Amino acid sequence: MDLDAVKEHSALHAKPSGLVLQYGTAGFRTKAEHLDHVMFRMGLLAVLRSKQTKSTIGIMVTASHNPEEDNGVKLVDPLGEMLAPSWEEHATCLANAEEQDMPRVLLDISVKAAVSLQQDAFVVIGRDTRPSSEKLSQSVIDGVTVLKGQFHDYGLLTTPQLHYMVYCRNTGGQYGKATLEGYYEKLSKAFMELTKQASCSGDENRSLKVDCANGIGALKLREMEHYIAQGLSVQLFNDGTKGKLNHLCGADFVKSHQKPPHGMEMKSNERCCSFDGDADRIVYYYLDVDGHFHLIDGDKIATLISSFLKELLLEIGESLNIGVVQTAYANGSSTRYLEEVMKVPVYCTKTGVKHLHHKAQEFDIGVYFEANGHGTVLFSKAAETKIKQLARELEDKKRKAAKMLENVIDLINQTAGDAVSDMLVIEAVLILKGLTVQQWDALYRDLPNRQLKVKVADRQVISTTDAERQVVTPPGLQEAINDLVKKYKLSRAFVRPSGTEDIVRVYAEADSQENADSLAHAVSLAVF
Ligand code: 16G
Ligand code: ZN
Repeated sequence: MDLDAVKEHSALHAKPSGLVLQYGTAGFRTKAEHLDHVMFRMGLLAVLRSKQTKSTIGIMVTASHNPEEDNGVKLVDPLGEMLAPSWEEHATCLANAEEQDMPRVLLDISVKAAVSLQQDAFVVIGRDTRPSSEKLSQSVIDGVTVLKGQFHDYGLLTTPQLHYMVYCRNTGGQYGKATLEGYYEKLSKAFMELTKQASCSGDENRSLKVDCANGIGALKLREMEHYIAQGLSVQLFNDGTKGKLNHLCGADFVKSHQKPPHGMEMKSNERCCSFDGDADRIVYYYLDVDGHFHLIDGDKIATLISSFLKELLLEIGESLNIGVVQTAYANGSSTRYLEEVMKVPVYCTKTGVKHLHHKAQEFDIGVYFEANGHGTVLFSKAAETKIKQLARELEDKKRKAAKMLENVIDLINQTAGDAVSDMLVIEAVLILKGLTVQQWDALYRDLPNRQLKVKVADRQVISTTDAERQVVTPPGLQEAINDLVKKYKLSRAFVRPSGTEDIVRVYAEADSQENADSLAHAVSLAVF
């Protein structure tokens, strides 16, 4: 490793002294102007990770739903999954090393992780539409090239598209072609095949309104539009030509404010959805005839998809197991519906996709969604093989069901939550089950809930257990929450330190909105 060259180039991406950042649930994320050194260093680190795993590694430059002025970076591991936890630590050490120590820290990492330096390295890079992203991805490339890594810069991509590219490249093209065209062709073919199975042709001019958060989702959906035009026409809003990224729009805005995005023209009973700023989350919604807004969040998406998959499994008569993974934010009604009505086992993990993803890998078919709309479906290798075999061997209705499962395997992006892929799965399920958006919404009724943010001197004094549903420290806080919860009906509340902002999050649900609000308020006073 040419540490002199590293030192020389690093000086061009000097770290502001004293700045400390943490590789959190979504990588590094902060104001874009503080990130140049982090990008350069993540380019270096990706080369080491690539050498160590003898695989292509991905780097995505994005800050998802954060304001336009922010940016961020995350590394994608060989199978398209999030970076391994031990390397998150390396990333944090490297990003925080003061300028003069950085080459030594880099060397330490390569020794600790037993990286064979002679190995070739290959890194693929994607970025979102933020004004700062292009320059920052150049800094990533500087890092990669100083260590003589090879790279391919995909330029503008959604986060899940980058995950897809990494996985395709590391599985010899078995998962699909590692190009945008390959991605569009794979998804659109599966979508058309799947929807062809609908018994009635239904709505010939099926259309969907999509709020693209003024982000990358708009560009990519435009590119894809003609591939799916025969089955679905999408009408794009907040496509980035006028508004600012994530400003008063996008999935995060809609979910947290429980209201429509600005810039969307909604008529009653029209199906609408919102992507977030890097198109890895999606939520649906509609206005009823009285003009009331109805949100259909990740929990209801998981319910729709898992009930569809369960019906197909029953049809083919195969005992593949299916499980749903949620977080503490899942609405209590959704958990009850899944367990009691659908008889599907439900598991709860800590917030953050990597935790849900990991748990979902334990099932033949693992469906995971965060309430905020980030999620996907995972099929075990054994389940995939079995389903493909059944699609060839079975006959009539059973064969049709197996074929549909096969199409879902191709349509869903198994590497990460993907707004475009999830949208196509949802649209296909609605067509196949002949459901309107209102009928979908009526599966169960969400319990009224409230989320609040509390600013405290040090959020790390709060630690939790039981998938973040119980407080361990400070002493007495859990007892105080328990006492408050007892005062309300159908109530539940928890607090946890945010992994992405310097705040503590409070969640409460109860039998009425008034009670949920009042419980959330009382709990936030107990935290303070
Ligand atoms: C990140 C996570 C998201 C999670 C959110 C929670 C990924 C890719 N993203 O955005 O899944 O819901 O953090 O944020 O893992 P919080 O810790 O601030 O509540
Ligand atoms: Zn996102």
